[in-house]
Amino acid sequence: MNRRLRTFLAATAIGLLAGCASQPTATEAPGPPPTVRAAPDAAMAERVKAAFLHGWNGYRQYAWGHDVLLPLSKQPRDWYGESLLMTPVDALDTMLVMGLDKEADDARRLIDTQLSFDRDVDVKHFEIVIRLLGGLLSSYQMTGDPKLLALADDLGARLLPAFDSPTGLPYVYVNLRTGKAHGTDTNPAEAGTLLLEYGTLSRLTGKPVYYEKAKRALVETYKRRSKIGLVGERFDVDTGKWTSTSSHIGARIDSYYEYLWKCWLLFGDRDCLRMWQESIAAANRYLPEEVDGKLWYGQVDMDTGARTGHEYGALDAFMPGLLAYSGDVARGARLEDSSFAMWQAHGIEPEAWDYRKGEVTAAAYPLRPEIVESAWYLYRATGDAKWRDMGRTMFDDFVRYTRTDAGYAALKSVVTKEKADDMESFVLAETFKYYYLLYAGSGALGRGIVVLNTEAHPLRPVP
Ligand code: DMJ
Repeated sequence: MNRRLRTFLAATAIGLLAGCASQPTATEAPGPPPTVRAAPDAAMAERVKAAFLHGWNGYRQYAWGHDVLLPLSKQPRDWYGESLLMTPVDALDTMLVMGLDKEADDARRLIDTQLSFDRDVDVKHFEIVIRLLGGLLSSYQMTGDPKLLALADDLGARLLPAFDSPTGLPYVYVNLRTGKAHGTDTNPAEAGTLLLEYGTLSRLTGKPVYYEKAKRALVETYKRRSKIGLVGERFDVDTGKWTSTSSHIGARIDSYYEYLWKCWLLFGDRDCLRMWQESIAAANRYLPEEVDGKLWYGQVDMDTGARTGHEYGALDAFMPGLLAYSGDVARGARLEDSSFAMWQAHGIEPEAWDYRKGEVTAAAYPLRPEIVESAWYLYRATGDAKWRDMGRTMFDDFVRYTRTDAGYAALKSVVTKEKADDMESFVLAETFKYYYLLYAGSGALGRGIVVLNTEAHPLRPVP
């Protein structure tokens, strides 16, 4: 960890100790289990760091200044035809956490001098919030660089028109220059995974509007839960009516659950705690299924709770970590064991897996982080070496099957291991960060309360 980050974190911790933040304490309400003190596994941490640098250096060499690197063709790609620096913004705090000071300084200079949001492009609101807004805010909190906060505030202001709908639920796309918003087919994850970022922006800028809009979207999502407490997979922004009543913890719903818990932790917002407690109780009641002694979470109808499917996959694999982080370590551990069994079936995890049949149903692997994120939460809650061992197996597989000359390539199929010309920015933001945290020891994120957003950007309470 660099000196600047250490000083900043120490100051934050002092603020918290002095009682400046309204954070939950053990006596007043539930919090995460205490982090077990763990020494670093220095050799593994160094391996992860070196592997991260291989990907970052590939981006530098072939895609510098663009959104992402295409790791097979060694070409750059921009999401919207012009660059919003997705990879540097997403990766900057990983470099800060890893103590890669020179690389972090280079990335920060690029962002400070080149990043502009005054662009006539229709962006995906949710992705820009979790990756760019989250990345700018966490890096600001770690470096104190005022340009990063100014960029975050400018971005937040340009994104706000997304919330101007009859329901307060955000439209899917918004134009960064004109503010024109559109796209009514949304879901709980996209509507409910915004408050950590907008809330932190609110606290840092003193502008309540950011917190209010994002919280309303979260509450409007929750209000649409069924009588048995479940949410569906899709709803319409204008009418607020469900268009798919499939309920599960996978794509389109996943991080809605995550933010209910984490927004309580970061902001001490009791509405979030209440919504979390009711929602996770319903999920734990209706979604789990036992097959051959293993625990899985599948699909049910949100109104009746009737079973409609038996699929689990790479995205669902965040839930073991969330369960552990919210105190349900035993259930989290069982579900992580199942996730790992899914990983081991082909030496790397598929996007979807029919756990009753033991078959891959969607074979791609886009280099997702969730399963290692869960291993880290379980390790920090228990200190059990089993989770580091599991992580080592997954890391070895990850490198073996996805490394290319220039970086890491998604897999078209975990069965054939055929590669795709794609390396999402979350690989450097999340996947390598979670591997690093698993081995770096309990001090890696500094002292005080730190809550990671769904893109693994560490956010701290604002005193
Ligand atoms: C990331 O962008 C975030 O973790 C999001 O919540 C889900 N998808 C990817 C990683 O798989």
